[in-house]
Amino acid sequence: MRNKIIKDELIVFEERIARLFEQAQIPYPIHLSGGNEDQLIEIFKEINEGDYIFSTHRSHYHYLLAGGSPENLEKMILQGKSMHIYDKHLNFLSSSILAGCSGIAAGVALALKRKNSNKKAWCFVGDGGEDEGHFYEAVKYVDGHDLPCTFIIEDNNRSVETSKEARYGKSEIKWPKCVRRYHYVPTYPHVGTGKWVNFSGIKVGMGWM
Ligand SMILES: Cc1ncc(C[n+]2csc(CCOP(=O)(O)OP(=O)(O)O)c2C)c(N)n1
Ligand SMILES: [Mg+2]
Repeated sequence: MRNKIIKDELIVFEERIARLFEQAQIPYPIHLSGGNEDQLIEIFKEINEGDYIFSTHRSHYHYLLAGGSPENLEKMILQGKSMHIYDKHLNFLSSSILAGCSGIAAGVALALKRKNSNKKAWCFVGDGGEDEGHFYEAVKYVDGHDLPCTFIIEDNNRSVETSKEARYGKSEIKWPKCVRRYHYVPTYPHVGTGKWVNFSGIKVGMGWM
């Protein structure tokens, strides 16, 4: 287990970022988590020191649970790096390309296996990321070569604001055992409040992402 950050601390962090965003202190896209604290805290109990964590455009909770400091994360967010948080010391990488880390996670898992390492790769994707062809390829490779990598689908039944049924009808893929899924109802909608604020003379659209 990497970090003992508790649910309330996660929520307080995201609320603080939300306020900063509303006050136009963060004129960059951000994606807030919320509603998935319990599920993530459970998952992170299995993630050990030295494991590799691959995250998404919605990475704040992952980073904090990986052991990242809230101060460091806030600094990165204020620099416009929310969608690509990276920390070499924590083996933490994220990508805003949907499922963009899945092939990298498979490659790292292959290297770990070749080195007889006891470390693992953990790769988070949204249900929108699950739709991507390269996700399928990475899963097939990990499953076929029995690599130490777990993919976790964070299923909030939306890709931006489009439900799974609207995207793919009743289709439900049965993934192999290296893929897990948890469901949650998000606190923040993907698209925001529609407010406009003035940031250094530039009109900036405000909203949760
Ligand atoms: C390859 C790719 N296609 C499209 C996008 C545009 N895009 C950004 S977020 C998003 C929806 C993400 O849905 P999901 O993966 O379920 O994550 P959630 O925001 O619901 O947590 C899309 C389509 C992208 N970032 N990358
Ligand atoms: Mg989603």
